[in-house]
Amino acid sequence: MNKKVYFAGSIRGGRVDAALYQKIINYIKKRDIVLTEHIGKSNMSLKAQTKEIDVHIYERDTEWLKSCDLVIAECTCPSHGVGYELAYAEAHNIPVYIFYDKRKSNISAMLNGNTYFTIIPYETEEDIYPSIDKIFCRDR
Ligand code: 6IA
Repeated sequence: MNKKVYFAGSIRGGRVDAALYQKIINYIKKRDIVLTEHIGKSNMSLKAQTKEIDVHIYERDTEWLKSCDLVIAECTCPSHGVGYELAYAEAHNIPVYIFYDKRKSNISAMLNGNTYFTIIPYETEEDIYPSIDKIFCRDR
């Protein structure tokens, strides 16, 4: 059955990896459902929003988190929001898979040191897709 995936990636933390998020989302979407497709959009605004808009985003995202089957996060670019989402998913017993490019960044000890999380360091983008297949037990 199709799984519901919450894909987490940096927004206000910085958009340097937005194109990669989009590729990962497209790959997951070939067979499963991504609740957070907007994370990969290149036109996503980084500007501060009104408090009301942010409350709406928080409430919608935490509802999606509670309803998903698993979280996949790309954590090369550090983000407060993604860190929060990962802890939120753990508190709700949702499986969490964290990707990061080990050539470009050092993952936080608060993620790497938490044995609840599955941490997947990679060196090239091509390494990411077989790991995703493994998570979903997909045949290539
Ligand atoms: O601290 P960050 O902004 O980098 O946090 C990124 C994470 O928080 C993502 O994984 C999202 O799930 C969530 N998030 C943060 N901002 C938004 C957002 N803003 N929309 C949806 N999810 C968000 C849209 C602003 C819009 C009015 C243009």
